[in-house]
Amino acid sequence: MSRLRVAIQKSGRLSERSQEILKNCGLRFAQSKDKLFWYGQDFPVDLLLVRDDDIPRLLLDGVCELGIVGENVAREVMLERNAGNGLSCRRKLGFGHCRLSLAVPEDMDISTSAQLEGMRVATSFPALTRNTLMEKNINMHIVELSGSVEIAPGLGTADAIADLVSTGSTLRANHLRELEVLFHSQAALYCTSISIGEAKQVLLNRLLSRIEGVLQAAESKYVMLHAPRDAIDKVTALLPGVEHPSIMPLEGSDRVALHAVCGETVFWEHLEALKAAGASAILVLPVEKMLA
Ligand code: PRT
Ligand code: ZN
Repeated sequence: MSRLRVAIQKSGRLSERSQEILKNCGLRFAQSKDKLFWYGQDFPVDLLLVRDDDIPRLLLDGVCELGIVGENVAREVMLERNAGNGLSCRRKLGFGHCRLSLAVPEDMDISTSAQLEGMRVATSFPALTRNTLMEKNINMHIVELSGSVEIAPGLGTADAIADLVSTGSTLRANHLRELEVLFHSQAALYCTSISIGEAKQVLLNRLLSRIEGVLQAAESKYVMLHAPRDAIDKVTALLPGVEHPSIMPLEGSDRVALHAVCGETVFWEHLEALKAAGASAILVLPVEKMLA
């Protein structure tokens, strides 16, 4: 029987959320001793736990059908391998947000990236950095480093860096100033573009639709409330991400019960606006599972 292979990061910033999404799809795994291969128990999907940099390569080589990895890493490997269409991004996942930014020493008298022409930039993402700089018509010498990029200017091995930034505290701690964002990234779901045969494709579609359901459920809330019949349109317009709510009459009243799934975050401000529009008995419930 066909089985699918999904690659996720073994340990690091993306591993916990990646495992959580798959477990919420109802997948259960028997973990191997070395913890690198988890066998799917109820659904023919196995997990490969690897370094994030290996995930795009495993997909490009057809070892895995699906993978969760940062867009920065996927893009880097695609550029490095000249494999523009080798991976297809199915969905951004809304976590692992960061940016690849050019940064320079705080005291460097420079205000635009164009002024770095001809200088040295240290990075762990040489292809992505080279490619983005080329698009901006800037030529720099790339100094490839596998880690601790932020100390390169202090050591004198580079004039600037192109590194991942999220809060900016690593840059500040190393007396570096963010000059320009080269690439925005978050974790995303990638499929191999290699043809996988019908049986695997059926499995893959089932898994993708479960993942979509899990992600939508996580973003959604089920809202129940009572509202005056003549305020239905106004109340509906105030519910984030709702078009067609279910309306039920309330016996002997000119009010109705309104139920809806909100596809976007419901804030306290939304509830206050609903109340001001005449709604009462407002309940907001989590959605556990969803299948479109
Ligand atoms: O062992 P393996 O190769 O799997 O892990 P790794 O060390 O290469 O990756 P890991 O776990 O650090 O990051 C995995 C992915 O998380 C990255 O490829 C990005 O897509 C994403 N991500 C999100 C980040 C960050 N935020 C991030 N802040 N990756 C790295 N950083 C580092 C950055 O390199 C810098 O050293 O954090 C520091 C900056 O953070 P701030 O908050 O100080 O700005
Ligand atoms: Zn890595």
